[in-house]
Amino acid sequence: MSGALAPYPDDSGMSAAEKDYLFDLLGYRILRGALTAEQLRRLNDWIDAQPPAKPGEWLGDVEVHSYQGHDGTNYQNVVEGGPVFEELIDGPAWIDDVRRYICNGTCALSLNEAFLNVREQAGYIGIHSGGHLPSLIATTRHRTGQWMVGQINVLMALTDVGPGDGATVIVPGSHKSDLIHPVLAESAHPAYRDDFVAADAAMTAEVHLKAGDALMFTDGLCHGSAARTNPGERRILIYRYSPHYVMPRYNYVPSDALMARLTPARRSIVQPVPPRFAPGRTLTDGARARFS
Ligand SMILES: O=C(O)CCC(=O)C(=O)O
Ligand SMILES: [Fe+2]
Repeated sequence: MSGALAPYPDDSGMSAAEKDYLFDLLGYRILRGALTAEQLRRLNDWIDAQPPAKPGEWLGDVEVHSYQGHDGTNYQNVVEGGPVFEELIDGPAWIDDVRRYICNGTCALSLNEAFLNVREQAGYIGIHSGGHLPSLIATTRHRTGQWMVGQINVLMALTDVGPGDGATVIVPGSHKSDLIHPVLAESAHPAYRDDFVAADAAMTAEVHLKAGDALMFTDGLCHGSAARTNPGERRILIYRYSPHYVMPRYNYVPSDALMARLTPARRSIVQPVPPRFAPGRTLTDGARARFS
């Protein structure tokens, strides 16, 4: 990694206004101790209990997935994985700020994507995103005196993530940059470059987390990860929140059992706009295929 910008400050004594300023300025905040020790244990136990499975296979209502292979195994739709995943839908360490930053309470929140990622040695995710993108989910603004952030990722560390562990990297402030990151500019796609380890790009900084910490960041930040050089696994959980009018990324239809268990507040985040049917109609395979 070459030439990181300023390190993240110690925000422990900051006022709420200073933390807002920091989020607007840098595009991210680090939430120390966002998960309880008990939640961490249950999350890691859940991973340990999963049978080996390949992308495309389902473990109940959780789909095994990978973006590009080298970024590791994703357990998608992981809110279906049990109570610990349900209680994090409105995790108290972030939900009020997420709600405020997305639209100051003028919209409903939507869980755009919820997945757990396990990444092994040599794994990485390429450099992606940035303020140059003409996309709502890359939009972060406060120009009107009101927050409007199209997507906030809450990335929770389930293992310690330090040097060599394949940390997430960000370019601080890049959500406000009108220019594309130069190495992303060489890519065929302006949003993502698969073949470039993000940490090798200038001005990126590794975000080191203790298990239980969370990185809360706008998806408009130019980011990615380092390649993991240490043996073992990096385990993270990502919940992405958007305004209710942004389609969920993969549009998993929540199971009846999950919806029955969730509190009204959580149900609304998982499915802010329920499908509407004329009497007697149901979601058929044909309807699903039309939209896939
Ligand atoms: O794996 C990471 O550290 C970052 C993940 C990420 O940016 C993504 O999944 O979009
Ligand atoms: Fe990302």
